[in-house]
Amino acid sequence: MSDELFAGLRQAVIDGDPAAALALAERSLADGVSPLDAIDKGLVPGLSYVGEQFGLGELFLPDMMLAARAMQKAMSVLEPELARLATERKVLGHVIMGTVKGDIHEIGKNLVGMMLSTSGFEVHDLGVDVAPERFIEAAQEHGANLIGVSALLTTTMAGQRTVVEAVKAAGLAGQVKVIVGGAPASAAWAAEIGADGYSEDAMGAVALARQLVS
Ligand code: B1M
Repeated sequence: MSDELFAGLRQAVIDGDPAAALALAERSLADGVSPLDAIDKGLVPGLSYVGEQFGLGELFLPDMMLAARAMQKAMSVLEPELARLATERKVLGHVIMGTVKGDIHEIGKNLVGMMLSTSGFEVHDLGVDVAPERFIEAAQEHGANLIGVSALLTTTMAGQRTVVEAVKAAGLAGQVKVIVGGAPASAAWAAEIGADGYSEDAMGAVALARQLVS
């Protein structure tokens, strides 16, 4: 039964059909399916497929935009449920989140922010296309423990290095830890740029954040 729902969610994203994605997300919740499973087993595989086909030249930018819209429509009901399921709300730390300058991909960043938030972190989301100095200003304003920097493009990932350097230049190194993620990033990249950690997915980011603030 859940498999059918996951397949339907995946297809709704591939078809770029927000109404179907929303209806299936609502049905998943009504059927007691975990919102995280609906995201990880339904929506994300759909978006990954569209990304692969785009890379192969089989689908085009409008297809990718429609797919993202369908995913976000489904997320509009799944995210509040994820938040509701968060049990305890002890603040573990303050995290500044954003996608690097020049990059407007936000779905993965939002998912990481949501998981951190439901795990007890206070998340201050700066959005997308964020200049390095904005990360620093926000970290100082909120007394942040962590800065999370997402990048989805090989052409923008250098922005993660710029944020690490800006943290050092502001005299915040050690006090404010920087974690990086997104498709082109890796543990080796994080080490190369002097970031404090890398995670390949949202759950890993929570574990990493917990470890870094402990
Ligand atoms: Co774009 N795009 N896109 N895109 N897009 C990719 C990334 C691409 C791989 C597609 C492809 O060619 N196969 C490719 C990048 C190639 C490269 O650089 N090597 C690409 C391209 C080329 C582009 C444009 C340049 C296309 C163009 O204009 N010709 C353009 C760039 C615009 C810009 O940013 N300046 C562009 C635009 C777009 C849309 C606007 C249409 C849309 C984004 C809509 C939005 O976000 N509101 C879009 C989409 C949807 C994608 C794909 C299909 C899906 C991305 C996504 O949301 N995935 C993507 C292909 C793909 O990834 N397979 C693609 C789902 C999300 C849950 O996963 O973001 O990876 P992800 O996040 C994961 C992990 O990476 C990790 O955890 C998340 C959850 O597990 N993670 C972190 C992410 N951030 C983290 C931070 C952390 C820790 C973990 O700590 C801080």
